[in-house]
Amino acid sequence: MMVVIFAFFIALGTFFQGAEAHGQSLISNSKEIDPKITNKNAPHLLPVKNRPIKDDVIYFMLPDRFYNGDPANDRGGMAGSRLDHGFDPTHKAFYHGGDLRGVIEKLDYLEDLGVSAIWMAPIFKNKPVQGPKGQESAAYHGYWITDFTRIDPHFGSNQDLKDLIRLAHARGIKVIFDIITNHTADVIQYQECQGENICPYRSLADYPYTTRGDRDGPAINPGFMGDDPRHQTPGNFARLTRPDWAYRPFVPEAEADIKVPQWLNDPIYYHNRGETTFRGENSLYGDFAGLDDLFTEHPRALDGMIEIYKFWIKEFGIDGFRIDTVRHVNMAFWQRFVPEIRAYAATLGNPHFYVFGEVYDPDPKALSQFVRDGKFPAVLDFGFQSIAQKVLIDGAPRRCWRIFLPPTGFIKVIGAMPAFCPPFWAIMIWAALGIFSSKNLAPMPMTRCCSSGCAWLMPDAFRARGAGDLFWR
Ligand SMILES: [Ca+2]
Ligand SMILES: [Ca+2]
Ligand SMILES: [Ca+2]
Repeated sequence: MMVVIFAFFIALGTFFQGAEAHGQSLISNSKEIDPKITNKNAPHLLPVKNRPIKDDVIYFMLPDRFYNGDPANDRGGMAGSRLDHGFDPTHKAFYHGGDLRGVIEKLDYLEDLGVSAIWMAPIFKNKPVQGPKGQESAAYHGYWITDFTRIDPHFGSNQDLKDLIRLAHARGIKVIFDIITNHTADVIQYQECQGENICPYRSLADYPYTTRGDRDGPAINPGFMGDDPRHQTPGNFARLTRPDWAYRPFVPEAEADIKVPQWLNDPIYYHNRGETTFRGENSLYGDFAGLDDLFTEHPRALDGMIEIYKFWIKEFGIDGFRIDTVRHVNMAFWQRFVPEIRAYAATLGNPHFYVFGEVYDPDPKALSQFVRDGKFPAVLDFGFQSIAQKVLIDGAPRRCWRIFLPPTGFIKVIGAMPAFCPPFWAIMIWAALGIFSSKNLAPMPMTRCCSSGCAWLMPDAFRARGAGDLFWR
């Protein structure tokens, strides 16, 4: 039986500079159809490599929670208890057994739904279990990567991925990866915090790169000019040789070579400043619950991440990336990463390779920066998500919802807009995808929504900016 813990069914559109009417061009009318590679339920769709993302219906899944096609890999080939291999289908924080073979087995189901793209949560090799003693959980979600070059053994093999992509493409279904450049698994530890759960953030002002420990400490890294965009050069970073400017980071001996590619094992490529509180500078430089925060200003880290993700495009023919934790990486990183990845995909015959970012911020002004300055074709529409939550769950006035309808709709309500509705101008420049998070809609599945008198939402949902979303569980 299919196990669907959560799933989104997202009909996507993009919203570029207000010029494209939302929801009105979901389907192309081209006659260039190759029946051999076109989704049987959507014969109007262009073949995978010729199809713009706005024509796609994307199905987002956590492979671990989708379908178990191969029980032999449930423990990822590891012995021991759930604290070793991470498998425990009776506990929501551990692996449940879903894998790539399961996705392959259910391609008929996905095709019958009318899905034309699959967006999978990360599937690279992870550290299977993390967390302080007594609070351990497993990497079933895929966000604790140690090896960026292979599929996690809980999910299958690189060959399984090749098979999945070949078979999906044969049905006209794209495969989109969920990728991370901000951090790796929690491997690096700090001498000063051994045995502690939280290692407090140490700022750039109090702990500069050129002194050991605080600013009165002994001089280190002589000649290093800082990590601002002007100084993000190989020459400057060649002077950064000691990573102990704030804490004294170390890699436990048993994990010395756990990360792949090899350069990722060196603490010099990480910020090593302790835990983020998601505010100001530490939002960029801090660790999330100990996850090792990459020094994304470092040219070697930037080159390394570009190399990693080009490999997946070249070897596997991936069709797009959803990028995680975008706001926690410096803008200069994106200004090179996004165009270079897309240009590379185009040279390999995929001019529609799509990249969209997770910028977890409901403020359109903050989101729009990543489209305007960060070169993202689009970011997830957390402004939309935030308003939807306020209207549907928190009881905010229904007129707020109207700002997401076609332009005449939100021009009408602009004068009466409550303060929390995003400013009109920002919406107009905001390339957006709509999304609800499972957390936010979990209290109100669509069936309950309709039976409780908010059926007005249904037609509106499909006319809303960028997206109509259905959620079920
Ligand atoms: Ca399995
Ligand atoms: Ca960061
Ligand atoms: Ca760490």
